[in-house]
This record gives sequence, structure tokens and C-alpha cells, in this order.
Amino acid sequence: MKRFHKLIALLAVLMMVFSLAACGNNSKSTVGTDTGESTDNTQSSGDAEATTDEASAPSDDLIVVGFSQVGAESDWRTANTESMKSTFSEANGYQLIFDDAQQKQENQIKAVRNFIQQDVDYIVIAPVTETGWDTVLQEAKEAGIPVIIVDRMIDVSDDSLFTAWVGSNFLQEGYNAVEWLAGYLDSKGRAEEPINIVTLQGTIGSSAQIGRTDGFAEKMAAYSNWTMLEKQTGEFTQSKGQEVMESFLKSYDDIDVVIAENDNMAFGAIDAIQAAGKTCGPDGDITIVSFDAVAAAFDAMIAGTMNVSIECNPLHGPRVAEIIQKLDAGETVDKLQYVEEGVFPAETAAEIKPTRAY
Ligand code: GYE
Repeated sequence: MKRFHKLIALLAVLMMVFSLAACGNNSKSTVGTDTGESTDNTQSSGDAEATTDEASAPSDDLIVVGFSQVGAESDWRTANTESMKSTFSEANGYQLIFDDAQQKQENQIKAVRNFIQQDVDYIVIAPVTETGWDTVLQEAKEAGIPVIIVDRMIDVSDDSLFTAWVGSNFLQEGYNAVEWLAGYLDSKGRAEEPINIVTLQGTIGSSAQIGRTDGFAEKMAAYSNWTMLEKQTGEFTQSKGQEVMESFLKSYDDIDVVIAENDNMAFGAIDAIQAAGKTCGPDGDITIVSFDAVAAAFDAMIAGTMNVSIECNPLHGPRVAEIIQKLDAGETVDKLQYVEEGVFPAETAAEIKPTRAY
């Protein structure tokens, strides 16, 4: 029904465009669009307004999806963006309005307001942080636009402010890291040894950071010989991960384990460790425990510089599309949908890598 109203509105816009064109104006529609062909993940910044020639104005039967993406900070994020763009293509019956928030929540809020103004059919948000969403989601609710949250979770006072969420169990990922590390140390005969750990945290306040940090802390309490020397954010980026690791290496000369809350920060940490004349990985001085399990992490494991990557699956496009198709057909959907994930230690990397999709 909502999409029928949109058709009427679109016809009115088209009539206006034609009359302007007849007046000799080189007019452009202000319907934002990103058809999924762009590979530029750094475009835009909360403005959510791209222009498109009127010749490519969306057909009325396309489902219009506004997607506010966190940014392009990591390989995981790039894979997530690609999954969304390839799923929400015109060939699949969608018009995608893509907005890259460059890791800033204020840009996401602006983008969502633009989606509301454009009266999209569905709003999809991969939120930077958990808090701060109540006001803008209330506005989306009042506009009658369903909101689907992907990847990280939001913390809102009223759960009816979003229709569904699909993503990972980040707490479980933190538990998985401890379980793997305990087994590994045991297998090396180091179960009783004092173990010094540092953590490169993700974006503070994001679900991925909160879950991984808390999950690790909770389960590590069972190992009285493990000490967390320091935790600091590396913002999920390789360069910041490297920078923070350099400072850790200056402060502590006895680091046994690095927990990197994503692969890109682990890559930065590996560079810092090697630049400091130390070694890491299965045969090295420092054990590297990472999260995501992107393709380059498998390369690092095969090269012998990373010990393990705890999987986090970014391929949410088809999952969100399934939710949208059900909602469009008037069906109900599960409110929370967790993705199943594994653990990939270095010794399995060469065998597993060819089967990986990201
Ligand atoms: O682990 C990291 C990305 O929220 C799960 O964000 C996501 C995290 C992912 O930048 O690489």
C-alpha cells in the first residue's frame, strides 16, 4: 500500500521533471541512487543525496532501500558493502540508496533523515555505536518506514523502533577466543605459565567491541595466570592498530598474546611487531588472536604470522533481502537473527581458504 502511494508521488515528480525539461532546463531528479555498480566505498558522508538522470528514474515496482553503512574501515566492512550492493541491485528488483557514514553516527542520523524524506520503502542501518538511536528511529516509525538493523546492535528504550536485526553474537566470539587460546596454550605446555595479554579494541561503544571485549574478559577470569596488561582502541583500522601496537611494545617487553578485535588491526599489529624486531604467529614470540576471518587473515595464517581468526560473517545482503521479501508479502519475521560462525586456526588455513567467500 505504501508503495502505491509512492507510485503516485513518483508520477507527480516525473510530470514536474518533464515540464521543466520542456522549459529547456537540464534538470536532475534528486532521488538518491546507487545501483550497486560503484566500487567506491568512501563516497558520500551522511548526505544520502546523489543525483541521477531522469532517464534512470526508478521503476515503480522496485523496492527502495536506504542503507546507512558505517564506513569502509576494514576488509570485513568492504565485504559487507559488496554483499549489500550486489543483493540490492535493480536486476533483483531493488533501488539501493547507499550512504557511507565514515564511522560517524551523526552522518548516519543525517542519512536516515534523508531516507525518510525520500520516503524509501525500507531503511537498513549498520550502526556505528549502540546508543543514540531513539529520536531518529521514532521519526522513521512515525513515517511508517520499517527499519532493519544489520551487523552491530542498537540499544533503544522501545524495541518497536526497529523491525528486525541480523548479525553476529559478538559475546560468543569473545568466548570463542578464550576457548581457543586456552586450548592452544595447553597444547604448548604453557597452561600454568604467566601469560601477558594486550587488546586492540574496536570502535568503542560498537557491539563488536563490547561483545568481544566483555566475552573475553568474562571467560578469561577462569585463568588466574593470564594478565590483561592493557586494552586500547585501534578503531578497527590497520593504521590505528599498528600505532597502538607500537605504543604497547614500547610500554611492555613481555607481551605473550595480542587480541586484535578485527583482522585489519591484527595486520597493523603484525607490522609493528616485525618492525620492533620481534616475531609472531605459531613459531613466533607473540601469539596473534584475531576476529573476522577475512581472506587476508587466511593469507597471514598461511604465511605464519597469525595464529587464529574467530569468524564474523559479513554476508548480510541475502539475509536482509529475505526479511524484506517477507515483510513485503505481509509476513512476520524473527526479530533477532544470529548468524552461525566458526573458528579458524592457522593449521586449517591452507585447506579452508579456497572455500571462503570473503
Ligand atoms: O569485525 C570489523 C568492522 O561490526 C562486525 O566492524 C563488525 C566489525 C568487524 O570494522 O572488521
